[in-house]
Amino acid sequence: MLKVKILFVGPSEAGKSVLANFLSESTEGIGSYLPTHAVRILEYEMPNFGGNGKGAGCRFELWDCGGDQKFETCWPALMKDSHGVVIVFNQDSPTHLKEIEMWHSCFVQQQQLLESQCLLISHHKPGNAMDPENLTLPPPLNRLQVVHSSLEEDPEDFRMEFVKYLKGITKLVNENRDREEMLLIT
Ligand SMILES: Nc1nc2c(ncn2[C@@H]2O[C@H](COP(=O)(O)OP(=O)(O)OP(=O)(O)O)[C@@H](O)[C@H]2O)c(=O)[nH]1
Ligand SMILES: [Mg+2]
Repeated sequence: MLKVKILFVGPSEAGKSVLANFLSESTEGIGSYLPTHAVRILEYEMPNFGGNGKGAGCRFELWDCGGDQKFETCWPALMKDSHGVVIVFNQDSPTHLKEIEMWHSCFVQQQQLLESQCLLISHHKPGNAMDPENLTLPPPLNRLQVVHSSLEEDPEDFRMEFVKYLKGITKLVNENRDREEMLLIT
């Protein structure tokens, strides 16, 4: 079975743990805010999600990282062998907009991931209106795919968009695996 590791990073209190719980269908509900310490790993499987029709399903690991920069010393260990990076933020927070440049630089650029391996999630907490038109990001962030999430308004639409992102990642992982196989054979 194909294994795919995806990191959830971004500012504290943005909603990373809430979204990771929702996507992995964890039974943990939304409670009062509990900062994540370093990392929490959520695992789930999607049968018939092999990417190229080869494998029987896919196992995803969502690495829900703590947004506090005091965990910076753990970041290299977290990044190791990750296939994708998801940056969660709240677009109505000016400090978040500034901070995501740092998360992108540390987790995407320094790891030399492709743009298609990174996803930005503009998370809308209850009471924060969904207004995708109001989001303008500076380069290089403006080249990345952005998905809007609102668990109150349209959770399933968000899940679908996230699955599309996972499909792209799975395809990439499969292609890399095929390439490695070919190199061993030749
Ligand atoms: N009701 C509701 N509350 C939300 C939602 N998203 C975030 N919250 C609230 O915001 C708090 C912070 O969200 P978390 O997901 O814990 O934030 P985080 O990004 O994981 O923060 P760190 O672990 O410190 O990096 C939650 O405990 C909720 O109280 C949402 O979609 N609905
Ligand atoms: Mg958290």
